[in-house]
Amino acid sequence: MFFEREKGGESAVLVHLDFNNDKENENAEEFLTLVQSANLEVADFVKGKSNFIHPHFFMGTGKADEIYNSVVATNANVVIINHTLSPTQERNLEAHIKCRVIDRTGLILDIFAKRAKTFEGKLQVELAQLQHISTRLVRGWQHLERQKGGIGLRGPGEKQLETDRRLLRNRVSTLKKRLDKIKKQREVSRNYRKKSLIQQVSLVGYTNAGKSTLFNLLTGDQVLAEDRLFATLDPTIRKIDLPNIGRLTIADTVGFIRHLPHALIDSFKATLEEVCQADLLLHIIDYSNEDFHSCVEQVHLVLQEIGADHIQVLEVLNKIDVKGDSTPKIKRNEMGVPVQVSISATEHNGIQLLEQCISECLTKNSWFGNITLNPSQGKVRALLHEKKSIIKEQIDNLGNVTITVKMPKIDFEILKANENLTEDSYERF
Ligand SMILES: Nc1nc2c(ncn2[C@@H]2O[C@H](COP(=O)(O)OP(=O)(O)OP(=O)(O)O)[C@@H](O)[C@H]2O)c(=O)[nH]1
Ligand SMILES: [Mg+2]
Repeated sequence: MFFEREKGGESAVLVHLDFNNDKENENAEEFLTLVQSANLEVADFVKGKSNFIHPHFFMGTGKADEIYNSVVATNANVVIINHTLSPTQERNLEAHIKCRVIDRTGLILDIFAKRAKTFEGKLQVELAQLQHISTRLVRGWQHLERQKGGIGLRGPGEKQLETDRRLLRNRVSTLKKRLDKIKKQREVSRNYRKKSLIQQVSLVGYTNAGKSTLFNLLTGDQVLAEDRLFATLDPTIRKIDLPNIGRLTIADTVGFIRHLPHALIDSFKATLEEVCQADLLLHIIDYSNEDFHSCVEQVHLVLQEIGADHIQVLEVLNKIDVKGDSTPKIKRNEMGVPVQVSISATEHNGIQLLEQCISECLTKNSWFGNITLNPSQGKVRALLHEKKSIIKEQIDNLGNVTITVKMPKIDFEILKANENLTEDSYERF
């Protein structure tokens, strides 16, 4: 099964095929942005059309020959295909073209490997890479290890591999254990946030939609926002205060992409749990992108896959400055709840409207009433203060305090359960 792989490098012949069905189709422009994000040099761009996937090379022999000729003419050392190939197709094509072949999944994994900054992020990418490599285990890795840098070879992986599947399995299981440990620590802080009744808003959306730009604007933070795909890999969480609603946490997360490799979704599941645990998702959409409808669909698919499709969503149409009509607007459903708001994050346009929408969405099911606490329940009172849910307080001469609160219904239910509030201690207006 082993065979020598071609070495690869940074001078790339790109290959994109148009399919006449949406399931297979990829976007050629997005492909170029991905290639730029991987810092590759484009030697040539071979395009074509295909009605079906050819089992041997993924494409017809004519197209494979065309790529071979292009590689010879340009002296390129890697061929990047904008589609997901089976390990066999990748191997057949590589043998035919006599040049290293990387498919779309390999390309995305490479970008992730470059971007990963935190310990957890690096472990997650390594796990995804190893799972991808395990189906493509080849003797070539031995000499590739010595040759640093080229696309598809970067990042962790090769050094530990030594073509030995057993070593690979051991490494995968170590990584999984380490990630599990981090996941547990994350759960502890998440439970703490739940107990302190702080609601969470998570920013989700297609890569490059403007999530981090908006996150910085809402939090005053400085996370990296740039015109690159997958600028953000690790989730960042900050607390903010909003008028009418008080304190909440907001999370910036990794961007999604069409046909996001499964290995990546799997290994990023822990990170993506931040998304699943949110009370509200802000789905940031790049409104200036002609193809934004299909990006929206892709985001829905990933949300479904990670089990976050039950969470309330507010769509944020970003980058309206690029469009002719740049007046921010709110769209509501028949119940009057905001479902969409248009803004420009870089122009700081519509941010107040967005904050108003977040408040409305989070309070739509609010609990408004009195809670009476005895002197030993100071902790509950402190929680309500922290949450900024208190409208007024009255203390009687026995030290009992009656607090008028307004808070999301769900938070009241959590408070009631966590603090064992008895039925005669509260009254809803
Ligand atoms: N014209 C315009 N550009 C914007 C706007 N918001 C963000 N951008 C630009 O879009 C690019 C991507 O922004 P990011 O905030 O990094 O996008 P992201 O969604 O966090 O991207 P990933 O982390 O890669 O998923 C940057 O170059 C931003 O300056 C906007 O309202 N208008
Ligand atoms: Mg980002």
